[in-house]
Amino acid sequence: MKHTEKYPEVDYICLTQPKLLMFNLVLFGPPGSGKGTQSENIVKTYGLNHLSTGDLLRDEVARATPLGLEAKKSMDQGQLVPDEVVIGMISSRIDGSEGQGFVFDGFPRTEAQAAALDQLLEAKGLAITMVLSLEVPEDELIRRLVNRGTSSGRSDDNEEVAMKRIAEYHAKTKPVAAYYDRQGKLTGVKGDHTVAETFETLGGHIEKHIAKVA
Ligand code: B4P
Repeated sequence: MKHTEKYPEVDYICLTQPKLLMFNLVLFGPPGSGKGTQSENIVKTYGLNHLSTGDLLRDEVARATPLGLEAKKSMDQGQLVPDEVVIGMISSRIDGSEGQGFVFDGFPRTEAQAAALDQLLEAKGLAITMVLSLEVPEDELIRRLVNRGTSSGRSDDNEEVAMKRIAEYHAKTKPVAAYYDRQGKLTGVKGDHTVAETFETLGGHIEKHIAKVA
């Protein structure tokens, strides 16, 4: 059953119980694993704030800000944007936001970013609640990114850059999973089913947590 069918009277599930006031989810995974796609569903269903560093960076690039011009060089080459740029960009967003928590989409992507996020949250008396890691085979990742490139207009959505992004993921981002595993917060989720099926699985993990603390 879809989560929204269980709660027909609301279009998202309000996390209003005091204990659930802040629910901070990291949606983790390689490029093209569906982080952006699933974040949209999660945000809509559970009434959380969406914080996508990819979207924020693309907005800076589109507005040709100094940060955007700097970030574009890395993004076009399939490399990660430097930590200090991304961390600086995200801290004001966390400070300036109200609500019941965040879905962090595409952030953190390095151990330095993960440690910085822990510090930023700790300063507000908060913490990451859970990390859901989307697992998708590499050939499917490339297929999706190249396919998205036919309509996205994104300069990083082509086979050559996609392969570089996946290599960058293995070198710098994958250790972030171990970082959260050491904290007992990591759960792997198969991300190569349909968007709806994957969302059902993610929602199941979120609701299991809600049921535990409610
Ligand atoms: P991001 O914008 O984060 O995006 P992504 O990794 O390309 O994709 P995502 O996993 O969100 O996939 P999506 O749902 O769109 O990063 C872009 C770049 O920004 C990075 O390479 C880096 O340079 C920079 N950057 C961002 N954050 C950074 C950070 N913290 N530090 C440093 N640099 C950073 O799905 C992809 C495609 O698959 C879509 O077309 C979608 O429709 C399709 N799809 C999704 N789920 C599917 C499913 N189940 N079945 C079939 N297709 C599916």
